[in-house]
Amino acid sequence: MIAFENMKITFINMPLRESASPNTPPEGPAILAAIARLHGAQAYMLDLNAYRIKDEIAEKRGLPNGRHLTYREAENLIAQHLKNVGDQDVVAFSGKITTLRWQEQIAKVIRKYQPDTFLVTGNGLATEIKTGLFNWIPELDAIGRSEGDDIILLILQDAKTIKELGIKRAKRSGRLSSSYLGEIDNRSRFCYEGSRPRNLDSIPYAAWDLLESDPYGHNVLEDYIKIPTWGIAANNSSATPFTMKRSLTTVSSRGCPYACAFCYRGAQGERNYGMRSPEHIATQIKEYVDKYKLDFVGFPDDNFAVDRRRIKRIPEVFKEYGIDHIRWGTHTRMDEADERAFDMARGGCVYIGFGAESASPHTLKHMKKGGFILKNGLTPTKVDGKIYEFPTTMVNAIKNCKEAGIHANCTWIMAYPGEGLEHLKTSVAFILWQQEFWTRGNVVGTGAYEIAKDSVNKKMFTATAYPGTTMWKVVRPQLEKHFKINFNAMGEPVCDENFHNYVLELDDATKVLNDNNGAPVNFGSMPIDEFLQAREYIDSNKIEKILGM
Ligand code: B12
Ligand code: SF4
Repeated sequence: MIAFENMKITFINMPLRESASPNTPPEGPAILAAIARLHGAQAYMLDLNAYRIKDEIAEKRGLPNGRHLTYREAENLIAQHLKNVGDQDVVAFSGKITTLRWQEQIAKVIRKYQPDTFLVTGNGLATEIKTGLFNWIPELDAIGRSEGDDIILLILQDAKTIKELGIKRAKRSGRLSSSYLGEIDNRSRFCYEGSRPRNLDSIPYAAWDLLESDPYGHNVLEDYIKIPTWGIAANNSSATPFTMKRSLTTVSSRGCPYACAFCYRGAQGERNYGMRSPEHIATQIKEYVDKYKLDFVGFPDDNFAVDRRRIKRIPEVFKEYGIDHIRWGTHTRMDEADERAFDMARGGCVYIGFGAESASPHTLKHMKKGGFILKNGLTPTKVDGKIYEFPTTMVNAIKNCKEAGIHANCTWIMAYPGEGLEHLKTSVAFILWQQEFWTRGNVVGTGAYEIAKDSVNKKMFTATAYPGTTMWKVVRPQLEKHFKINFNAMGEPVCDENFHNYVLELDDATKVLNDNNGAPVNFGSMPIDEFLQAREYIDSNKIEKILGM
């Protein structure tokens, strides 16, 4: 089992969404660190997303939750880490598609301090951009695509062979893995294709202890625990009527069998759905509750409730393990909030995040979400004096959750390709209907009414084309026109400067992207003025005004 005793590997998690407090520690790299450790390697983790510095600069930039580290501060952190623990054989980046700029900067820092380390990047950016990433981050030795649980050992093995023999002899030795691609731009390069581990219950739990002391001795895990997974304080799109003091997250399933057009699941096994067992989850929660004194656990799965049998067993297993007093929350589809919502509630669930995305049958069909959501027909509902046709499945999901004692939080996408103003209005009307529904029976001014009303999410994302999704293919003409993105014969974007600029533009999807001339881009069917006006109402928390447009 122990194969990598003298190997040292540092995982670096890249920053995300500066405006929100970081509430989800990076489980992907933390699992890989645990696997590396199981096989004898010395593993470390630097989490650049964990920091939100509250100072004058943050104030000037209008960031009440604090700012990211500057590049210089990140460099100092890395230098201090290397001073503390010595040279690293492998440095492994982890980051979503939105972390390109950070990865470019940090790769330079790594090469400055560790010219000979094996530098690999995995997770969303690497999975989507593939080997084209070598054009943009030439400092990289390797790309790790999709799930990293198995390939992390191949990465360590290749790095070990190169360490022992030097790259020239390693190449001749025949001992390098089949992921070796040869030389690209005068550097030996590797591309590892990850896949689903055979049994998710045999994967070790995340090595959270690696976050308990950063290079300066600060416990960033404790910071994560104190920031609620969901709720107003997290400043994301997940308002809640309840609060939590100490929370942590863990993903209980991977992949999703459905294929909504805007959704990218390449780093999590695409449509290949796999789950951990209720016992495996319960053992983990019990450990966390005992060790970190948690009062809430979040399961930020793409889709927690696919398998009815697992949901049925959860209440009894959680009871058996003595954790049925712990409240928890997760994400499911709205059509799954049937009898499963009641079983989940019996197991302690108080929050379900639904990617509702739209309440308009027209837009749902364009999103390839219509089949399951529209199968029960439509329910005419009066909002603000007008009748709207809401998908019955969505109405039932909200009603079931309320009856079960679960807070239902819907998130929304506006301006999806094909969406006109009348379709957006249906989503807005659904939000307003929810406000009315959740506040029913509460008296204005008593507090309960205000909490119920404010707990209905009114924010909306702007439809954003992430490479690798169906939506990306649908909006190809706009991508060519606005961003001058070039496509090869296989229909893949060419990793040139234009595509580079596009990926650098991607951030939190509430943002409206600007094209190469600085003009805002709207993928929907609304005229641009209408789109910008609607966006303005959403951003200023006045969505009801959209109904009057
Ligand atoms: C929690 C979460 C967040 C958290 C932060 C998570 C974090 N700390 O990194 C928050 C809420 C901040 C967030 C934000 C966003 N997210 Co998010 N998020 C997730 C979620 C639900 C869980 C991630 C997770 O922990 N997975 C579990 C671990 C075990 O898996 P993993 O991280 O993917 O790691 C595995 C592999 O990727 C790989 N791997 C990871 N690192 C490395 C490193 C190396 C070297 C190697 C070899 C392999 C490797 O191995 C790991 C184990 O198999 C996923 C969906 C999902 N269920 O995965 C979406 C997901 C990752 N998010 C996504 C998106 C689109 C976003 C947003 C852009 C959304 C938005 N509308 O604004 C924003 C980012 C904003 C910004 N400015 O950057 C997309 C994909 C993005 C992409 N392609 O990179 C996903 C897949 C959701 C989806 N289906 O569309 N997100
Ligand atoms: S949006 Fe949700 S249901 Fe649709 S494919 Fe993605 S994870 Fe699955």
